[in-house]
Amino acid sequence: ADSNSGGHSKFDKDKGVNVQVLVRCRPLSEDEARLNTPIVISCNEGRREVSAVQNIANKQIDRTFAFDKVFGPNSKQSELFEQAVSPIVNEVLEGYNCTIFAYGQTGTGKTYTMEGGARKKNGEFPSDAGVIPRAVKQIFDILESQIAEYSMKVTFLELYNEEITDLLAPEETLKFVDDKSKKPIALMEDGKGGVFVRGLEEEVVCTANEIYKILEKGSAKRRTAETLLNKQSSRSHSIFSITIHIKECTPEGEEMIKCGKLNLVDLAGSENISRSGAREGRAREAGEINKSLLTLGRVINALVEHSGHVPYRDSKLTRLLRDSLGGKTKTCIVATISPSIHCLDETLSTLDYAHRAKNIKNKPEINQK
Ligand code: ADP
Ligand code: ZZD
Repeated sequence: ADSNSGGHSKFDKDKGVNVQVLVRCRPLSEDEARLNTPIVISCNEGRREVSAVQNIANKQIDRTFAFDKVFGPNSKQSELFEQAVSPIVNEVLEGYNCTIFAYGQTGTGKTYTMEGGARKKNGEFPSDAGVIPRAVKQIFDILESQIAEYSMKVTFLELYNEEITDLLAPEETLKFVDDKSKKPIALMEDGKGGVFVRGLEEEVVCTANEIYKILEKGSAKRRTAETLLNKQSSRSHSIFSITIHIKECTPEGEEMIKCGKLNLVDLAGSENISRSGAREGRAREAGEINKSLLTLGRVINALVEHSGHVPYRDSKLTRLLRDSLGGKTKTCIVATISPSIHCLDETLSTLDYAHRAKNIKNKPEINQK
């Protein structure tokens, strides 16, 4: 019999676990449906495959990709959460660090998937709530049903043009956004191969409602900054992180602290970042190149091709999420796509990218003291 939990042998664990990659296709919008926009994507959830149909020179070409999970255009927020995210939240409570990325072209449902529909005035939980509010709810539902002591803190930041904005910092700091007096935020090496964000507000939270209020504050600040600084929101990344410490007693009465961290990342739109770099030139001229997203692609390439140097240090995003890419964190990527013929090129590029990312291996470890 296997003495290790989960039925994995030591040998399997040494080789690492793959990044989980799932694809979600949104439905046609009302406008697209009214215009009879041709659908070129089909999702086979049972076979976990996505196919794209392409007509080139009157020849029909079918390209099929397999993923860890596939969610078709009729998938509900609750289904995606139960099947793909809920097990990850449980692992965070066991003491793992976990990261969920949303990757895809602008307008394909990254924010819908991660945040979902707005909070209701009557305090009811929205049925179209996304991954973030549902993860928060599950964490508190579980912790409140247990006797273990726990503490929790959250951070919420935005990365735009290689500049970090703290979405939880007091509002006044925004006024001085171009001012030397503004609170400096800097990425610092922690000496153990990781980084931390110096000056980032960490809020201690005790209830789910407190986190919802924080999300409200952070979202409002993000929108203010967007307007004030003329940001194009599709070019910014947001990272919401929850760190949980749980105090447990072993049957022998020994005290034990487990620490898990969940990173929820809504990436900038992936358009203009092509795999070959062919569109890079045009995008760069338009000043649209996103250094962090470009570096993320290069890091993924280096990891899957085992090409030696992995350029983590070339961007803030990859420095911040270094441990999620080839490190000790468990990682899941949600690639979002549109079913429309007008998005086909970008969709194929997203599917290629996501499919390649399946080959990244991490070595998750429980944080325990
Ligand atoms: P992105 O963040 O990738 O730019 P959004 O999340 O803003 O995209 O989604 C674009 C539009 O499509 C929004 O109106 C959103 O409500 C809708 N949408 C996205 N995904 C879905 C889905 N799976 N089901 C229903 N509507 C969706
Ligand atoms: N996508 C919605 C935000 C919007 O753009 O308005 S939904 C969830 C995660 C991160 C940030 C915000 C939210 C969101 C929300 C809505 C309204 C006010 C604050 C926050 C949300 C949705 C359901 C439960 C909790 C938070």
